[in-house]
Amino acid sequence: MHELTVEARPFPFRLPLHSTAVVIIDMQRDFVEPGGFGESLGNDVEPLQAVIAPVTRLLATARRTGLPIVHTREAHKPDLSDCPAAKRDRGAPRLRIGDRGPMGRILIEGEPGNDFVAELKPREDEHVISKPGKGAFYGTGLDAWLRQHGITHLLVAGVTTEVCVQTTLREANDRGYCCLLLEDCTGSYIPEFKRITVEMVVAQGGIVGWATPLDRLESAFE
Ligand code: C5J
Repeated sequence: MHELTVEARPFPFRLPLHSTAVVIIDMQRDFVEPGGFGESLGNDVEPLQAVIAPVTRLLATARRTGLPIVHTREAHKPDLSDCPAAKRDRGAPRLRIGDRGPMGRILIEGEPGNDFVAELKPREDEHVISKPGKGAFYGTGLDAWLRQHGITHLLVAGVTTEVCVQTTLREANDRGYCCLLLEDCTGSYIPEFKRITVEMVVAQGGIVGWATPLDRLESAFE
């Protein structure tokens, strides 16, 4: 089996080409654009917009090299039957999940704001997962899909680093997947949270996984 080695922390990541998938988490208008869920929580969306370009590069590498690609989106049913009150009622946001904002109902599947940003729309042959939680494994068929496709290693990108990305990394790690987080392909509204999350992932001998900048992955493919 052909295998690449990617320079990474805390040590090189061995990437088996036939059992690695790319997972792009929640690159949705609701998080990245003004008027969505992220902004309704009081966040400045600009740090998230900065990751669109690197994630677009990652997606191009994945498409060129034929790696399977999974796009996730945080989305609830229009009747909110999959949204626990504990999630919807939390805090005092300007708009709650299900409320109508400038891009349609917040975090509701099928609404304009719930779609992927224009640069990162999935192609027909790419797998899309709608998820009701922060982690991509909770309440979805992701684990079954990855196993059906013989996937053991994940290249992980998306937003936000300390919420849906970190939760997904931990869920994946516990299920036995080796995960490499592409550091510049992930972002947080709170840059210090991003920095410390990356450190948490690689600490203690890679207790959750590996991390590396995108150019190290690209170099491994050259
Ligand atoms: C959040 C996410 N932050 N995609 N979702 O609520 O990280």
